Amino acid sequence: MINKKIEEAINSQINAEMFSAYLYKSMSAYFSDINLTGMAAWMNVQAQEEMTHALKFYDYIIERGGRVRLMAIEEPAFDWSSPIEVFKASYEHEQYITGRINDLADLAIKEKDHATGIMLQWFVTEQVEEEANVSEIVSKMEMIGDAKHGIYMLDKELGGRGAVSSEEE
Ligand code: OFO
Repeated sequence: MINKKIEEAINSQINAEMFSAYLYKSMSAYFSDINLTGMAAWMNVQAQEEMTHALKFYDYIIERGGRVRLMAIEEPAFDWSSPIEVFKASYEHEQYITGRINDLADLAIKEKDHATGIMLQWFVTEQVEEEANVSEIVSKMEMIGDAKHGIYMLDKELGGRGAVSSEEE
């Protein structure tokens, strides 16, 4: 049986992951609106991945005999001043999520909940990847600057991101 503090913290993380999906869908809609369809597709895959994260936590609570509580999802940002601002915002968001995962891992240690600690290891590793992916895109965009050809090529490259595989679920 899962302890109440851990249950509450993971329920809050389900909300944070669902918000991440919502945020990335909003970013995808922004890119669709300015015809950067590759970036829109990349953000869509990112949103799907966030839903798999939320569901991993959801399933974990149930598996441990706890009670899932779904809470209201905050409204995400709607508009950004440029494509690079979107990826910078995404990078900041991922750093925030990493902080939350680390806090959860600290709580699992404090509560001596080893099973939760092991489950969270996957997320600790995943966050390294999440931050690295988006930080690489920010760096590329900084290199490209306002060069239209560069943006076109990067949009094409990002559009090639595959859908979420079963290993990521
Ligand atoms: Fe779920 O990793 Fe991003 O937010």
